[in-house]
Amino acid sequence: MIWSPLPSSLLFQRNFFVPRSISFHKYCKIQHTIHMARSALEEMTEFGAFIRTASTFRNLISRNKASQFPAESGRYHLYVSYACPWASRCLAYLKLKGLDNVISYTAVKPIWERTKETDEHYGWVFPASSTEEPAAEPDSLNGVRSIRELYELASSNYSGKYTVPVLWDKKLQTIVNNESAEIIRMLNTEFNDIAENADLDLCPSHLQPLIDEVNEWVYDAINNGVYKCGFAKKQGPYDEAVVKLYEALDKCEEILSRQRYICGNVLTEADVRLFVTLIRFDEVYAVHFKCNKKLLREYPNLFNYTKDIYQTNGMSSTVNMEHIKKHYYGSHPSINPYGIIPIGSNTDFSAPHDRARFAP
Ligand SMILES: N[C@@H](CCC(=O)N[C@@H](CS)C(=O)NCC(=O)O)C(=O)O
Repeated sequence: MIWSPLPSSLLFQRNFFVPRSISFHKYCKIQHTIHMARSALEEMTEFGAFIRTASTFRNLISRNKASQFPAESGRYHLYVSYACPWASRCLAYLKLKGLDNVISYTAVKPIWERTKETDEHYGWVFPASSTEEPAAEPDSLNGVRSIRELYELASSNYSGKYTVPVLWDKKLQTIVNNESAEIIRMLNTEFNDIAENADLDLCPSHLQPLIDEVNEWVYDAINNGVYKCGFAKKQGPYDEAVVKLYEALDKCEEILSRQRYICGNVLTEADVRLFVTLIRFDEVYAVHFKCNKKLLREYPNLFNYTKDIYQTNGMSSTVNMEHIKKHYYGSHPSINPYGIIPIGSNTDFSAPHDRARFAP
């Protein structure tokens, strides 16, 4: 098949390549059907709405030593971007569960770069040295230059997106799982023989139905909702997403006026999943994704809640605002063509909060 660059009206969509023989609208339709998006910026319906495609590698690590992927110290590696909320959830679990000594991790550079000279794909890359970009490291494990190359090592015919997080198996030299929602559940339960904080259960069985229910609307309206606002290419899908987003934020604000955390008075998985979006809200989503009806810092309970979670053991080390801002403002030229990073409020999330009024 012959691939040619997009028309100049979509010049800044540098991840796009469209077959010459078909129209752009038809291309979107086909692409949605065959699920071959190479980047989030391509995951569009013909109506201009953003639709996230499902992750591909879905193996599970198990505490059962006879399983294909048994929980072993030193065997697995987590590839993350500090910019990415989905990867940051997983990093948060490494810290909260005390697993960062048994599962190693590497962070990529924040701004997407061209991953190959032979095509136009832009994606996550590693720095050439550990001094090139603070907090990002070269890939000392596989010696690759991009996350794309990891996917190609794991599967010779992979045709999806090259996303982080990636949970890598050093022994079988493959990707175990690239879906953060599943990775965090494994990290919560399967490594307890070797976790420093094995007693911390972020998804206790009696709360799981509630956690699942909260996750569902939080994912749809907030975690993924901000992307639906930001990547919309038509007014209608944006309007729909932004109304839903603020209804959900108002709902969180109300819940958090009565209790310390989103599922009660104990920290759960649902809080970690909500936090990663809230911490990026004022600096990025309010500006870059047009989520500007209200800022996080205008919601007293949500704002204090975000500070509370930021101050929970290990969590602050998972937040790198430099990477977050550089990534979003620098990697989506269709939204921010000149890559200018707005000044932002530089909010101090380590400042005192009022959440201990509910539970110590
Ligand atoms: N379902 C995945 C989503 C991960 C995801 O979308 N990651 C983004 C970064 S925030 C990514 O790597 N995108 C690469 C691309 O779109 O090319 C998960 O939750 O693990």
